[in-house]
Amino acid sequence: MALRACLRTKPGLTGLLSQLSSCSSHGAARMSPALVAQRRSSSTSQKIKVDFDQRTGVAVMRMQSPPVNSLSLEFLTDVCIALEKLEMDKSCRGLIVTSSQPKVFSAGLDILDMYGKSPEHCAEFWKAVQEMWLKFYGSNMITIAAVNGSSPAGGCLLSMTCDYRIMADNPRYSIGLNETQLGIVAPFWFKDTMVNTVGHRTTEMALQLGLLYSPAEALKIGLVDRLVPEDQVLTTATETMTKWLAIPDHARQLTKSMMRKPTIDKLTSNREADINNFVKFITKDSIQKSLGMYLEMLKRRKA
Ligand code: CO8
Repeated sequence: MALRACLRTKPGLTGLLSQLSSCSSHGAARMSPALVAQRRSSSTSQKIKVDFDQRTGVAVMRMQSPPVNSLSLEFLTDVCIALEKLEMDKSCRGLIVTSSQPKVFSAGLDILDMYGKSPEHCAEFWKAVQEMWLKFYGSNMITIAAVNGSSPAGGCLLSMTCDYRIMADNPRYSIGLNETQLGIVAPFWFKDTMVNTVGHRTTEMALQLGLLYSPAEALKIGLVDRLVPEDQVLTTATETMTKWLAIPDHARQLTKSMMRKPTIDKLTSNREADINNFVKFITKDSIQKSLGMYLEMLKRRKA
């Protein structure tokens, strides 16, 4: 129910022009320390924790869905609701997304939501995946991904929807769209997001081979913007946010919209067809078999 209500709302950048007149009020106001304390708010669902500091205008969203922050239907619903709230709060200008789980930013889409499920469930799940992407990619806020662990597939997508990515410099972590390794195909809007981030040729190779990059490789191809020691990921994200906040909101938002709107429009005008394609593809026996084998491989690797 909550997701459905959330799905009815336009993504942030879509209503941008009409909101421009109110943008000038986005700057953080000066206030007394007592007021500052009152102006910190936090909201917690089981899967995410959001801390919003009204003094700075910056919210931090921590993904806390053990073991690996996989993007399940429930998780996506919580994220969409939280984003919706932040987007509507004109005092919130920036959002940092990070993980509370050790070693993992997000393991991507929850494979269990795509394996052995009814077509109806798959359709609802995919609609939620689309919604998360639309809300992040079309956000009016400055969004920074503090990638403090591995980030395959949908986790990589989530980080690519942000305006800037800072990753922990730990060679054990990896990031990339590895869908083909699971025997599945990244949809066009995953592909478009990566093309917009690293360019066509790099995306073509990355997608065909299902490449997962080390942090150093990801920096080299521009998949992430900066590497820092693991314990500095969040502080660096906060410092970076301060620089971005210095740019007038209306100019930055219009520029973001200009860059991203064609990609967003492509999905919004094809949502139903994209859902139908996904359901048809994912429920095929051969694809279900591949997913089952991949899940087995994950378990074996653990043992
Ligand atoms: N979904 C569901 N369960 C998962 C997922 C996932 N994406 N990833 C891991 N798990 C489970 C594991 O099976 C394991 O379960 P259990 O405890 O029951 O054995 C548990 O989480 C812990 O996993 P690990 O032991 O592997 O944890 P590690 O900390 O060693 O490694 C990693 C963390 C690196 C994230 C690792 O788990 C991993 O590589 N996971 C797989 C990531 C992946 O390939 N994700 C792809 C998902 S598909 C996607 O996002 C886009 C799909 C687009 C569809 C397009 C179709 C048309």
